[in-house]
Amino acid sequence: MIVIALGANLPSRVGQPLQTLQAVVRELPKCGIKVAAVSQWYESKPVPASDQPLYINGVISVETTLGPSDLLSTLLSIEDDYGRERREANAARTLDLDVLDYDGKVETGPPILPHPRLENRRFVLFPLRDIAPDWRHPVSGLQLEALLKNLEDPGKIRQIK
Ligand code: PH2
Ligand code: MG
Ligand code: MG
Repeated sequence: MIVIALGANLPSRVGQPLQTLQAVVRELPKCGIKVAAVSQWYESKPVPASDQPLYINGVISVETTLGPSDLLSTLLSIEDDYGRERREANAARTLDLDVLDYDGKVETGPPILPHPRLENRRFVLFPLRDIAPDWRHPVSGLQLEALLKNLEDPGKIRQIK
């Protein structure tokens, strides 16, 4: 299973973060990325805590013949197309597309697989549970419920759609 996380907390040329993320989901097939499942959408405060706007996050599973590296390049060019500016780590952004898991591969990347911070992020684990409740972490083998229980991040997230 190939899993991509979507996030945004600044408006883009198509509108507010939710509109951006929904537009990207519609556009991916044109880039050779078939969307198999889409999670609910969630709102949460930025992690680490800051005065940035709230984030909207979701997760999709996809089918593609692109390998991890070509998939990443395609996602980065879509980010650029939606006005992503690359500044310091964790800066507010119009669009963030991260490869979370590529068929269970463990690679030093880019992209690093599985995504190195996914198990710390409620805003990733929650939507992932929507589309793949039986998903296991490719390295630890832990299931989502166990990862959610281990989470130190107390941040709340709210399903918006
Ligand atoms: N992404 C980050 C940093 N912090 N916080 C939330 N709530 N959602 C995100 O997608 C997010 C974040 C860097 O990728
Ligand atoms: Mg990210
Ligand atoms: Mg990213």
